Amino acid sequence: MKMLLIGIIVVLALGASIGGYALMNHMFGNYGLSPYSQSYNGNGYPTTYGTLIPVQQAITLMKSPPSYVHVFTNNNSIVFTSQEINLVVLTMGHKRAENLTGRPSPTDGNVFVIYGLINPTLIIPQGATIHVTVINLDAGDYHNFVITTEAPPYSYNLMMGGGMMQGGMMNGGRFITMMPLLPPANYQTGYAHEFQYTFTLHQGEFWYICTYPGHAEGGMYGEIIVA
Ligand SMILES: [Cu+2]
Repeated sequence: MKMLLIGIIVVLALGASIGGYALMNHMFGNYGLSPYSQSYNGNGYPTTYGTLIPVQQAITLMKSPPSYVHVFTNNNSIVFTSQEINLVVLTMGHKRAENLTGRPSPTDGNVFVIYGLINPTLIIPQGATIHVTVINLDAGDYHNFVITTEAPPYSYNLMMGGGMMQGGMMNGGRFITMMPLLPPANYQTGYAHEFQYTFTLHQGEFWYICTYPGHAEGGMYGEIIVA
């Protein structure tokens, strides 16, 4: 009887891990990430080196919004008027962001810089295809850019309680997209790590966040309104 019980538990555990692996493959496969380019940083979080881009080129991309990108500094929002959107997202600490944009940061933690604004609200047409290019300009921290239905405030560790393997988060929210963490930029060589993926959102309210423990909790997030 006891052996049978142990046998059932082993079969269940195997099934769960194989299922989880298939899900990971599915998720990362969609973003064209080869298993060879994925590794784990010292804290055990999935990390990618993506591709390299000169820091100066990343800053130029951020400062040159396409014609369908309408930046509103008065309420820190960006309205996109196209069904094909190139979204350039830079990640960094708040001081670097303030120097780069000349705007005050809403938090003294890490932030996103998008087309000259810090953690802006993005207003996107329903069903638009969004090609996001995430570039980490931080000199010391790992960051990513993922979409969730969960509103702030965020807890320290978003991957707990089922987490990424189940496509879920704590507090019942869900991830719409996922990507590995990008390593810090190298200011000696002048190159930063870049990762691209494509997604579509349907009507509603979403949030973009960094899943590195403590970052979203510390204010590394922004709102997306799909109308
Ligand atoms: Cu981060």
